[in-house]
This record gives sequence, structure tokens and C-alpha cells, in this order.
Amino acid sequence: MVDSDARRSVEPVVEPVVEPVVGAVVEPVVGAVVGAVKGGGAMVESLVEAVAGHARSQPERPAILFEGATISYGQLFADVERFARALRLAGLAAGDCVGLFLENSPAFAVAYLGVNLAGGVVTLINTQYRQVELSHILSDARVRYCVTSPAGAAELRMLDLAEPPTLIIVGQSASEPPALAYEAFLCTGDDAPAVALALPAADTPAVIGYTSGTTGRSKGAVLLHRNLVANITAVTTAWRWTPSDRLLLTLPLFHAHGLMVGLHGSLWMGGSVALRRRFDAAETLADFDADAQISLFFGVPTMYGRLVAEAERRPLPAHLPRLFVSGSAPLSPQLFAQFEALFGQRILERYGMTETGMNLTNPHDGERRAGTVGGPFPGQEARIVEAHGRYPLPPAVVGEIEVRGPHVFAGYLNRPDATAEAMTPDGWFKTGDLGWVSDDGYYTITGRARELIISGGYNIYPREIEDALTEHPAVAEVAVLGAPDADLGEQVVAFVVPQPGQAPTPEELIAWCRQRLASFKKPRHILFVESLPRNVLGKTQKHLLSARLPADLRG
Ligand code: MLC
Ligand code: AMP
Repeated sequence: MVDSDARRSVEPVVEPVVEPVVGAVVEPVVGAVVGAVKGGGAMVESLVEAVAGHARSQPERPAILFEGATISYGQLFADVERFARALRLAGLAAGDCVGLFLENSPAFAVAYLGVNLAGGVVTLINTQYRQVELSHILSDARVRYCVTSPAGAAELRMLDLAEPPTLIIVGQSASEPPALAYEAFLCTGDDAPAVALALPAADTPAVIGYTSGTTGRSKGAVLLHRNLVANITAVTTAWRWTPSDRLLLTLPLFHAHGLMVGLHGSLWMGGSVALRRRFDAAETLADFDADAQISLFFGVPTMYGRLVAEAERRPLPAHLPRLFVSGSAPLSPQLFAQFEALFGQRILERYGMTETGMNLTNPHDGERRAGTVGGPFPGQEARIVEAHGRYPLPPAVVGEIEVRGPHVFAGYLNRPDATAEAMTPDGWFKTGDLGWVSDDGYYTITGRARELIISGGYNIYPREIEDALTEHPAVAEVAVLGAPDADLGEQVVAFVVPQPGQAPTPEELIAWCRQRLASFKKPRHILFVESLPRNVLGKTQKHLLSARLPADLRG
């Protein structure tokens, strides 16, 4: 059962249950590095190791609650081992990539941890992604297996790939070879007790998260186990996360917010997660009412806006979580105040990104200041630099935010050029976000150095949509920009110059985008123009286009 050659076998797991060593009170300043210790004072090196520890010391403890079922740590880790063995039996080698193109479900958690236990690397894929995004990610990461739903399998089968991944399909009792049905696949793990498993080493890659790229092709950010452990240790310490906390998790697991904060924090601490397929404001309030153990809620600002609108229509739930956290997009001071007035709680806003996990946070115990994202998590650093000269700036001056610490990723997959461009020689990561810091250490994000639209917490690079629309035969030129949106924060608007003699309709151009790209990237409005304003170098002057937006799209 145990690989004798393995550096670290699965058997001698964490004992007793992982308890983080909580350091000094977390204020928005750099604090002490804290971590989870196991017997003998050694550190836990991966999330799967922490889960193994909880499974061993408290097997009955609830880990995931989903659609009426409660999955204990013991059950969860047993399935993780089955999945890992099945993967190894199927030929997965250390370092191979396994895609997760899957909605929220316990199978996501099993596959995620199972891939790592098998020595593989998880590649996260948003379930809204379509031909362009899927083809790029699957070939860039050379994904060998992809865990998906029947609908996802249908989408993946339409791709023209040189090396298509083997599909492992969740929610289907039988599958057409070479695809595998998830349940049957798990059972092959039962038949393979001799397959040796080893806990992953801290310095090996755990996850690749694709982040939109300025060139239109997204980049795979490679996170090592030690990056993830460092970050979740900092997060759980800063937010006073305890094993008795229960998180209501309605965010998708295929992005950093839901996965690397929500699922990681819960499973790291040995707490529980009430997992939902998707967010719905009315259901969320009903969930607070129904389950008094829910103590944490994390969301993007769009979710908080919808919770406020829903709460204005109905009585407040009898129970509320002890902590509401917002991130992934700016939370307006107005929404912060509206939420506090209705719910009597000040949302804790934090700032993160795929490459780094969480960077800055308002304090748990001190002042949660509206419109700011607080200061660095313990063990991490942040600074503001002048965007061109890259020298540090004093408080109150706007520049680019840089961060440094053990949470910063290992680099972009296959893109040494992009990695070198993003990092300074002394280890600072250039976030591409603009902001300033107050005298007392609170950071405010004021904008972005790169052209990026954030809609409902999803990142959209205009270039991706411009590239897709330019391929349409009736389109001569296109410029895409973000316009304010009350619900989503920002929405996608495209200015299109038709080919001479052509008159495409907005509907056909939107359908064209939807076929190629994730539906959330489709333009909400298409405005036809005769030409695009350009500077002497031929670059589109988007600020002039912004000024030409109709009044109802200017916010
Ligand atoms: C859905 N749609 C969106 C959208 N979400 N359009 C623009 N922006 C969005 N964010 C579109 C769909 O394509 C669909 O279009 C229609 O809306 C209905 O889809 P839905 O799934 O029913 O949408 P809804 O439930 O309303 O989703 C809204 C949402 C969701 C806010 C709940 O977008 C969401 O879960 N956002 C969270 C994103 C997230 O996790 N970000 C973290 C990234 S990590 P059609 O035409 O098909 O009907 C990160 C780091 C960090 O940023 O710091 O956290
Ligand atoms: P992603 O690349 O999907 O991980 O998204 C990361 C980006 O989300 C950051 O670079 C920021 O632009 C944005 N972001 C995350 N949290 C916040 C926040 N609290 N306020 C403003 N922007 C945020």
C-alpha cells in the first residue's frame, strides 16, 4: 500500500487534527509567518495532507454538506485515495495535468485532492469556457485526463485537439469508451490496493489557474503546494477561522476565490463547507435561516448587491454568519454601507488574484474601512511603486501594487517571458493593479494598469472579444471596453465598424461570440460606428470611445 520509495507516504499522516498556530493579532501590517504543525513540530505540506490528517484523527467530522448529504472527512479521504489509485492505475505520471471542467459538487473536491495525491497537477477550467478557451488550455497544459459533466463532455468532444484528454464523466452511469464514468472509475481504485500513494512534496506544482492575458491567450499560473499552504495559513489566521466554522460556499470552485480561499480554508481547518451548485440570493438567505451553524459567507460584490436587494423584500434571517468577506472585484462604499445598515455587519473586503491567492485584507478585529482592501496578510509584503520607474512611492501616492511572499506563484506555464516580465529580480510580483496606501497601512485600489474588465467577479480581457469579433466576415474593426453596470460592476460593450456593404446585427455578433467564448464575455451592447478614433501610432483611443457611450451606459 505504501510506496517504499516515496519521500512521504500516505500512512504517517497528521496527528492530531491540524490546528493552525495563531500568531500575533493580525493587523494590516506584515506579521509572523504561521502554519499548521503535526507531530514532531514538522509542517503540513499540502491540503491533501491536512485532509488525510483530519480523516485519521476525526473521521466522523463533517467535511462537505451537499444537497442533503453529509460527507465526513473519513469518507472524503477514502474517495480521494480511490480516485488517486484509479488515476495511477490508468497511467497518470507525476506532474501530468488533469483538467477539472466541472460544476460544484463533492466530486470536484474528490478529484481535486485525488489528482494531487496521485502526484498530478490540477488544471482549473471555468465551465462557461467554449472552443477558443478550451482548445488553448487543454493543449497548453497538455491535459491528459479531464473530469467533467455530460454537458462538458459534449463540448469537449467538439474540439479538434492533437492529443484529446481521456474524459472522466461525473453524473453518468455508463460511458462510451475511451471516456470513463466517474463512479466506475472510482471503483477501479478499489481494485488496486497495491498502488502506492505518496503525499505531495511542498515544492511540487499543485494547481494551474488560467488568467486572462493581454495578448488574448490566457496564461497558466502554476501554484506549488507550498504557495497554497502559505496562503491558506495566512488567510485562516487573519480571519480567525476555526474548526467549528461552517462556510456557505456558492462561488464556483474552478476559480481562486471559491477554491483556494473557500474550499481550502474549510478543509485546512477541519471545518465544514455547505456547498451549493450556484449562487441565488433568496436561497442564500434561506440557508442562513435554516442552518445556524453557517458562520462564514464569501462572495463577489454582485452577490452582496443581490443579497441587499433580496433582504429589502423579506425579513432578515434569524441567524447570520459571523463573517462576510468580499473580493474579486471592488466593493463600493455605498454597497458596504447598505449592507451594514440592513444586516448589521461590516463586510471584510480583501484583495487577491490567481497568481498569488490572497494579498491584502481588512482586519478581522480592527477597523474594516469601506473602499479599502486593508493591508498584507501575515508573512506577506506589499508596496506601491511608480509604474514605469518601479521605485517605491510614499503613502497617498497612486502607483502599481506589488506583492512579495511565500504565496507568490512559481511562474506561468510555458511562458518564461511573461514570468520574467511579471517579477522583479528581488521577488516582487507586479499585480497590474493601481492603488495607494494610507499612512496607517490601508490600501485602496483605484484602477488597473492593464486593460481588464471585471464583470460579476469574472475577468475579461477586451482583446479576447476583439479577436473573436474580428474573425466575423462582416466586421472590419472592433474595440471592446467596459461600461458601468449596477449589478455586475462592469459590462462588456463593443464598438464595431462593419465591412463595407455589410450590416451585421447585434444579435448575430453576440451569438458569434457565445459560440467561441464563455457566455459571460459576450458583449451586452454592440454599437456600430463608421471608424475608430486612433492616435498617430494607429492605437485605438478607447477613452474617446468611452466618451461616446450613450448616457444610459455611462453609469
Ligand atoms: C453569469 N453571466 C454573466 C456573469 N455571470 N455575465 C457577465 N458577468 C458575469 N459575472 C451570464 C451568463 O453567461 C448567462 O448568460 C447569464 O448571465 C445567466 O447565467 P447565470 O449562471 O444564471 O448567472 P448568475 O447566477 O446571475 O451569475 C452571477 C454570479 C456569477 C455573480 C453569481 O457570475 C459568479 O458566480 N461570479 C463569481 C465569479 C468568481 O468566482 N470570481 C472569482 C475569480 S478569482 P446567457 O446569455 O448564457 O444566459 C479572483 C481572485 C480573487 O478574482 O481575488 O478572488
Ligand atoms: P484573477 O486574475 O481572476 O485572479 O483576478 C484578480 C484581479 O481581481 C485582481 O488583479 C484585481 O484586479 C481584481 N480584484 C480582486 N479583489 C479585488 C478587490 N477587493 N477590489 C478590486 N479588485 C479586486
